[in-house]
This record gives sequence, C-alpha cells and structure tokens, in this order.
Amino acid sequence: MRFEDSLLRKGADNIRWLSAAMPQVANSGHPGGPMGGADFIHLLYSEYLVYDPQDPQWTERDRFFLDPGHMSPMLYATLATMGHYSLEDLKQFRRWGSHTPGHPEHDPAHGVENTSGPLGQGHVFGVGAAIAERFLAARFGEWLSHKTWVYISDGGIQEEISQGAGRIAGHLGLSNLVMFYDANDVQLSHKVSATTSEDTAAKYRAWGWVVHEVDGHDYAQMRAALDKASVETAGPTLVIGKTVMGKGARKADGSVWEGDVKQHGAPFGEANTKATVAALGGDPENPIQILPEVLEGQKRRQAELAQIVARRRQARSEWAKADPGKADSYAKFFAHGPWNVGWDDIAFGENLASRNASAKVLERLAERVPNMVCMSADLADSDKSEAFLKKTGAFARGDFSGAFLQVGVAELTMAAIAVGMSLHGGVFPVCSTFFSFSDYMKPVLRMAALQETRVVFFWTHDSFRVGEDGPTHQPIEQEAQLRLLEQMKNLSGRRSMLVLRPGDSAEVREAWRLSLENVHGPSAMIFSRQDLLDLPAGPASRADNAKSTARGGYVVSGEAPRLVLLANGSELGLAHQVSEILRAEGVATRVASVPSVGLFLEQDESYRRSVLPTGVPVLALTAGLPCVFQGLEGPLGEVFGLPRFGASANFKVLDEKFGFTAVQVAERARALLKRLPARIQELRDLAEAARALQG
Ligand SMILES: Cc1ncc(C[n+]2csc(CCOP(=O)(O)OP(=O)(O)O)c2C)c(N)n1
Ligand SMILES: [Mg+2]
Repeated sequence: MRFEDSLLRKGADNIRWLSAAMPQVANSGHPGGPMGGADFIHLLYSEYLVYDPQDPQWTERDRFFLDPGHMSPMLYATLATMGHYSLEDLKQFRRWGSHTPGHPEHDPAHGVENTSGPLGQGHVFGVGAAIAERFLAARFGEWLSHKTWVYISDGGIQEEISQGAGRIAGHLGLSNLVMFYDANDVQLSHKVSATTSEDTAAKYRAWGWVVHEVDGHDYAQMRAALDKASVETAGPTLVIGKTVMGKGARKADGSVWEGDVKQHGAPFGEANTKATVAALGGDPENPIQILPEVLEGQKRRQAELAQIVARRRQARSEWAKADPGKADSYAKFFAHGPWNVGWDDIAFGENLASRNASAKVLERLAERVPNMVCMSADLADSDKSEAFLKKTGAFARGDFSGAFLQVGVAELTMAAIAVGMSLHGGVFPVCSTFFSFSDYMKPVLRMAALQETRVVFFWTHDSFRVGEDGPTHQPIEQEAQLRLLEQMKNLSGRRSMLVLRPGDSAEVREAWRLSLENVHGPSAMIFSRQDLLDLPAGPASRADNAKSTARGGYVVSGEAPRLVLLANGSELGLAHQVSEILRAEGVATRVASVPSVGLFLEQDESYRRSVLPTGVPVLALTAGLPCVFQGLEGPLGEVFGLPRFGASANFKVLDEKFGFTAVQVAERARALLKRLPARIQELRDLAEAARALQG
C-alpha cells in the first residue's frame, strides 16, 4: 500500500506533536529526536512493517528494534496510531505503573520488541534477531522469513558495540536486516561534529553493508531505499536518513526552532509546546489526540495486513500439513522443548575440570536440543564450546545450517546478539568466554536480566587458578558482581539471574539442567580451567546427591557436625580434603556445597537450617571476594576469600601463597574452633547488654 505524501505528512506531524506534548505532560523526556524520526517510523509502520493487527506476537511478524530508547514518545505515538496504545496510555507517559515507561521496556503484547535506553544495545539485539530468523529458515523453510528493522541514532553509531554488530552482520550477509540511522547531527550535550568526523557510510560499506543516503523527511527517497532494502540480497542495509532535531518545533512567538541541542532532552516548556502543537496541526489545549484520518489510514493498512497475514498463515498451515513432524518441532523450538536430553546417562571421566565436564554436556546438547545456538568470543577451544561446534558447524554467509556463531573477539556484541536471538524467539542462545572477560559483557547481562530473556552465559577459567597468565586473566571479584544480580528481583518479582558455580562433574550436569530449565531469565555458569576432585558418594550416589544443586546449596557429606566447611566451584574439592584432615583428628566436619547463593537463600528456613545448623560454626571458602558468601558464615563463622588481585605463577604455587592448600585451610579451621569459646562469650555479653538496654 502506498499512502499519499500529504496523509503521511499529517501522520508524521501528529507523531511529532505527540512527541512534544508527552514530555511536556510528564514534565520530563526527550522531544527533539522523536520529532526528527517521525517521518521514517511512520512510513515504515504504514507501508513496510508486516505485523498481525489481531496478534502483536504472531511468530513470523517483522521485528522492529529501537536503539535510542529516549525516543520512546515516537514509538508509543506510532503504536498508538495502530491501536496498540490508548490516548490514556500516552497521557500516563513516564508515570508509575503505566504501559509507557520513560524508556521502552520489552512488551511484545504492545508491540515493543526490546528494552532500550543504554545506547548501542538495541540495534545489536536486532542483529541477533536477524540471525535467529536465518537459523529458523534454514531448518523449516523460507515460508517463515521476515525482515528485522532497526532504528539507530548518533549515540548508537558512536557506541563501540556498533563495531562488533556492523562487522558480524556484514560478514554474515544478513540481507534480512535493515537499519535506519537517524542522522540529525545533534546529540545530548553537543553537535555530532564536536566528536565525529568519520565517513559512516564508508565504514558500513567496508563491513559489507549496502548503504543508502537519503533525506529523512523525503518519503520518495526513503521509499526508494526501503524498496531496495526489501529485496536486497547482497547484505544488510543501512539507510542513513539526514533528519532535523526538533523538526517542526516552534518557539512561543511562532519562530522556527529546530536543530538545537537543547531540544534533545527536556520538555520545550508550556508556551513553546503549545506553539509547536498548533503549528503541526494539533489542539494546543488538548494535544494528546490522533487525527481521525491518520487512524483511518492505519485501519486501511491493517485491512491489507489482515490479508497478507492470512496468506502467510495459510502457507504455514499447508507446510504443517505436508510435514507434521517438522511443524511439531517448530512449535517446540518456540516452547523451549521439552527435549529429551537424557541427562542421567551423560558419562564423565574422573576428576574433570568443570569446563571439560561442561564439554561432555555440550556434546549431548548438540544432539538433543535442536534450537540451541552456541557462540564463543574466539575461545571455543579453551572454553570448550568447541564440543558443540564440532557436532554442529559454524554459521557462514548464506549458510545457517550449523548452530555455532564465531563472534570473534567481541564479548559485549556476543552477549547482545544472544539476547536478540532470545527476544526473537525460537532459539536458545548460549555464549561463552573466559570468566575474567565477563567484565566486557556486564551491560548486556543487566539488560538480559531486566528483559527476562532466556540466555545462558558460561565462563571458564574461574579463579586465580588460571595460573601463569596472571592477574589480568584471573577473575577475583567477578563472581561477587554476578551474585549482586542474583540478589536483584526482575520486574516480575523473580530473582533476575541464576548463577551457578558447580564443584564437580555431577554438579556440572545439574547446573546445565537448571540453566536449560530456567525459562524466566538468564542463567550463568562458572567453570574451572584446572581439574577438580569428584566429591565422594555418601549414602546416596554422588549423582543423586548433586541433584540438590536445584536447592542452591546442600550437604555433600558429614552428619551431626561441629564444623561446616562451605564452598562452591574449585574450592569444593578443597573443602572435602580439609574435612578428611579434620575428621581424622576427630572433628565431626560437614561439607556443604552452595553453587548458587541466590537459590539457596530462597529455600525455606528449615531447609537452610538443615544444611547450616544453628550453633555450628561455618568456615566458608571462596577464591573470590569474601562477600560472595557473606551472611552464610553466621555469627560463629568466617569467610575466607581473596580480597586482592591474583598473580602470575603456577596455580599450585598460588594456592600455597594465597593460603588455599588443604593444610593451610585446616589450620584456619582449627584456629576458628579454638576461638569459638571466646566468640560465644562475646555473643553472650552482647545478648546481656541488649537485654539490659531493652528491658
Ligand atoms: C550507554 C549510554 N550512554 C549515555 C546515555 C545518555 N544519553 C542518552 S541520549 C544520548 C545522546 C543521544 O544522541 P542521539 O543518539 O543522536 O539522539 P538525539 O539527541 O538525536 O535524540 C546520551 C549520551 C545513554 N542513554 N546510554
Ligand atoms: Mg542525534
């Protein structure tokens, strides 16, 4: 469908005045950028974007990913013209409990495909979605193919992550991806010219993109570019649209007010807003309105879309009829299985490094979880994701029959691509690198948690025991950072992330199982480089015992203890060795494994007490910052951790130097027990003082 330019202009002007009025009503927000982008987004949603007016979550819909979340008024206003938001929603912009928060939050039922706000990430989610679509098309056929449209601004282009996304999208020839760059030459605190003199078009062309440069307010030029992009086969398309910040804005005296940095991030003020709304054809006294002819235009488009979607759904049901097995499988891709992994018969060798135990699981997942895509940032042979790669194959330009993405050295990009795949749906993304480089991924971990996306991150080379590579490669404080996310609740009120640091092969199996079963958000696993001791079986088999990983923490060995040694990951085997020494000396010692502090703290009190009995001192061991276990040591115990950077040496030397040998830790335990009477007296005195004061 092609609309008259005059009607498109009316619609865009309507979006413009709403974008000026909504921040004014909310008394905060960003009017200028949205006013410049209104022509493009209105054209896209009116003539190009394929969606189901009846079902915003139709699986095969085109996806639209917004990168500059501050341009939310533009998105909400556009979605309101389509009926996805009410005028009341627009009036509630940025208010408590509204559907229209300051920056868009993942809400596909309203047509919002991603959370955006931290510049740069949104467009990379789009790259992930475009890869997911190709992955699915390679398995189920082109009937499901759709476009992924992305909107980026000067800030996103400047963000470093755009380098990774641009390189990968070009390298893979993602011609299903079309990105509009709103080039208005203005950013938050200055003009773009103050920081940038690159040739952006040349940069993207060098990465293999097809680039069109257009006037972002000229429908004919934008159409010509989008028409080409719609049938492009050479690679992803970048449409650079020259736009004007605050397009159409007026000062109170009626003078034109455009292209001003001040228009980026604050409401225009009462009088300027009124003049702007009036100049654009709205009612300055009652600006939150949509013109009837604009609504009617969208209705006509939706009638056309109903036919397009009906044909597409017909094609799907014919395909499903012809191949019911595949149709069943397609549904399972989107429903996260169930898959028959056969967890219990994954065989491990003895005393494996947890990265190698993980490799055994990955081999099985490659065979049994057909919607899984694994990626690594150029460390597949070290993080052992190559176990998955060898069974599946890597993506290449035009060939998405494999299930592995070689991202290159681009951890942040990798994480955002994984999130984008998950947002698209149908794909179960997993990504890995060294644990110390998880630092390069943090901004995306947060967004994965916030959006409740199902992504699995795993990291290897878990501690100072990385050894000779030295402190740059030895994670110390990284687990503590993840445990903070574990403490955060997401917007649905659940723990925002599951973080597991398994201590032996049996726990690795359970950690992977839990990560696969966690459909509520991201999961993370931390694995060792060096070999780990398999914990001994007790009354139950070790495999059965380790199933309690699902409770976050559990008793590995030791009844009626006088001392609990609590640990996870690489320190669990150490705790076991220490327990043997102490038991030989007649100290009844328990070993408790706590692979996930967050999960453990969610267990009921009586269970937690059954693991950590009241009155029994706890020596908690971690090669990370002591705060990882802070609280679990209780009033009688202590946490022994490593509050410093590591060092370059063989890991056995480091164990010795940092006090992590069994002999040294046993001595620490003896000292703790020796101090116990004095500690108990301290607590008695404290209780006495409190009683005296409180009466
Ligand atoms: C990662 C990140 N850094 C900083 C910001 C704060 N910020 C919001 S918008 C913006 C500049 C935006 O410039 P541009 O993308 O050109 O948007 P426009 O001013 O044209 O609306 C900045 C620095 C942010 N949202 N995200
Ligand atoms: Mg800008």
